Amino acid sequence: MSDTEKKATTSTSPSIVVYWLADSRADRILLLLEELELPYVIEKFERGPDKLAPADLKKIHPLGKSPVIKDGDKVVAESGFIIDYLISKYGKEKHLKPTNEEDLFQYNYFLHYIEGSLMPILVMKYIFLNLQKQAPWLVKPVVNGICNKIDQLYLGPNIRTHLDFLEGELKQRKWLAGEQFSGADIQASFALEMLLKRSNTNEENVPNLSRYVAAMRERPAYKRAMEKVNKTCIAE
Ligand SMILES: N[C@@H](CCC(=O)N[C@@H](CS)C(=O)NCC(=O)O)C(=O)O
Repeated sequence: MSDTEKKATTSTSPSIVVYWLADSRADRILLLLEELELPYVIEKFERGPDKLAPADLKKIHPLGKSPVIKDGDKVVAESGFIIDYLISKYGKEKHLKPTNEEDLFQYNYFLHYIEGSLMPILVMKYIFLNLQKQAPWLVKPVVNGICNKIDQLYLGPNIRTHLDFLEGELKQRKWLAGEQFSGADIQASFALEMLLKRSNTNEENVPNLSRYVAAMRERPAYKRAMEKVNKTCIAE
């Protein structure tokens, strides 16, 4: 390779670092980068015994959450924004963002719905499950009683509503934003696997949702992303 060719390769290849936290939404970004076939480096972080991210992540972004990426000298946080940012900057020819009005409408809706409406319920469910696991034995019965009541009155019915909503949406089309796989599906990947895992529902009750998650797991990019973090699927 000549010097000019070397220079061209260096200046056009992005230098992307993904700050990846175990058992987190960061898997979404690996899926995306594999779909986009972009070169990237993963810096892996493990959760502490309290299940929180290590303080070192705050050196990358003040909130200390994952995913966060560095693209050259730009730090980009918020998975929905990272997805749209990377697709808009590097993914034009991969068609991960719809161009027709109706599919683009769904793309934007689902990019926001996943973090704005679905994830808060799933995070609450996760927090209460951990609270029950970690409660000292003396107060365990009280903690369990409170957590079960919250589950019965609030979390359970909300999870059911989201399951029904998503099942209805996926009955109408193959992917969330139309017949073509898009960034909205990448945003949904982590949330929908967690939704199925935490809802105690079985496949027959949500055939379209189950079909959707199975199709996602069959994508070569999904498989390559999971290999990079030694997993077989997101909700392992
Ligand atoms: N809305 C943010 C949420 C980021 C977030 O809360 N990430 C979680 C992992 S799924 C995290 O870093 N948790 C560790 C902690 O809170 O200490 C996004 O979509 O990127």
